Amino acid sequence: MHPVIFKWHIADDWQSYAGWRHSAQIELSETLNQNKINDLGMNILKLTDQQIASFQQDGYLVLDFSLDSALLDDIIHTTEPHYQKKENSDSYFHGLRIQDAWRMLPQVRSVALEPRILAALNQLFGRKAFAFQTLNFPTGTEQKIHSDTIHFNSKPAGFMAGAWVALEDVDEQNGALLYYPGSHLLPEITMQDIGFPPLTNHYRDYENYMQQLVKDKQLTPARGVLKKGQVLLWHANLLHGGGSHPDKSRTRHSQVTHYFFENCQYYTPMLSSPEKIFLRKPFQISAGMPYGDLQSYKFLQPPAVKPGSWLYWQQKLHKLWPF
Ligand SMILES: O=C(O)CCC(=O)C(=O)O
Repeated sequence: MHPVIFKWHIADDWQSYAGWRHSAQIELSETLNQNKINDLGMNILKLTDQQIASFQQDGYLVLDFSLDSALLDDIIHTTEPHYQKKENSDSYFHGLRIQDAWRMLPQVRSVALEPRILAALNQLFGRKAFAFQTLNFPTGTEQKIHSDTIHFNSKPAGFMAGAWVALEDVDEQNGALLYYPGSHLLPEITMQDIGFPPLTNHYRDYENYMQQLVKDKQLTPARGVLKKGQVLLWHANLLHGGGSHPDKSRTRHSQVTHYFFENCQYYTPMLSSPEKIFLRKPFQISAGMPYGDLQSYKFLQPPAVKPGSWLYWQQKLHKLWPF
């Protein structure tokens, strides 16, 4: 297997991972002024050094935010009608999901933009996170093992994360998430690494490859047994998937939000090759517009009026004597 081959990666991706963490640590160990403290959300929530170290080592972190129970119930009730049930059956199709329900349901948007989740991500990555996509699920997905870096990545690498929110209690009977602690430190796998062109129709081959990789490396899985209102944050390259859901009479409502971090370039690795990068313009849910548009909008603000100019005196006069 080859290391990731995009031009901007340092040849060995472990080093590239260490590189971005290193810069994040430098930022965090600086004497922080109030602006930086607010920027990283430390006035809302301050992660401990142990939590940060644990995320670096394991690639995930469970946070007990006890998110508002009524809000989570509301998400379940408002998303319910949008899921289709199997005909003549009480159970749901596996793999059912609603993408970007935040567009129609403010409750979903509110969980995606939960300030404590954003604050935790800011501190784990040393950069400001922004939510760009939501997924809501009524059951365990039993989705095959994958890393989000096949779908989303950034330049510099690895500035992407997921937040998995338990909308109800989750255990091994109703489809707890399956993940491999520490696997985020493995090289990111691209379609080229496994000998396929950058097309979605080879996704099955990617999944088979990942399944074999986990076996070959004898990685030990963990299950996301979470209480309602708990949140599991994962690093983009953490290998994960949907654990089994043996008790089909139970639901497993959850919400996943995907985040990028500011001031990067964003792309879709599955559709990229070293020759042609499939750049993406992620939506910034908080701003209600694609990320970057807000920045260019700021640039488009009219320039300051030149002191002494005709417009300057006209504005002064207007303030004194509005007519
Ligand atoms: O919630 C699950 O069952 C799996 C979710 C998942 O793998 C994903 O959203 O990438």
